[in-house]
Amino acid sequence: MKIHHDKHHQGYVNKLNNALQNHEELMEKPVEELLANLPALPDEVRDGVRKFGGGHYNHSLFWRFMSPDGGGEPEGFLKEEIDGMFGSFEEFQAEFNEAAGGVFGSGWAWLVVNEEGGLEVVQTANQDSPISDKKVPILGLDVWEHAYYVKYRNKRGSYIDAWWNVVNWDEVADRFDEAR
Ligand code: MN3
Repeated sequence: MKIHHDKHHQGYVNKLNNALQNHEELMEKPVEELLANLPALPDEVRDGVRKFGGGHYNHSLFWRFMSPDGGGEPEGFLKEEIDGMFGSFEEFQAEFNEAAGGVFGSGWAWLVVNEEGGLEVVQTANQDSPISDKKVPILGLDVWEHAYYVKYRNKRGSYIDAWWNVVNWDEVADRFDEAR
């Protein structure tokens, strides 16, 4: 996780800054605003924002989705909504695991709030972010090989199983409240 944060995430930040170096007005905007409006960006920066802005934004979320005191299950309103949408927490977890395990190549699995205010499990490729599809990410898992190869080698499933033990449900619930 330290290499992941200090090297990989920092790399995205550096490359995003580089991509925007001649666009001070864009540098001043929050990265999620740029990602939510990719078609509106100048052609020469759009791809850089998508890749490196997405990498920065997705990882910024990812660290907050985890806590040493995490794990267990959501409570309250979020639990009710998960039960209502997926049937049960276990069924939600199974769908999320399938999405995370099924990403071909590099990408992410997400729990998002869609435009109708409902919960959905989605995948994104590379560093694409659900925010670019008008979906608000409230939980996400990085399944790039760089996220697990050092500790889990090729066993993505073991990494996914272990990750549930550190999910910060308080953060997920806060983001859920904000998104609705
Ligand atoms: Mn990563």
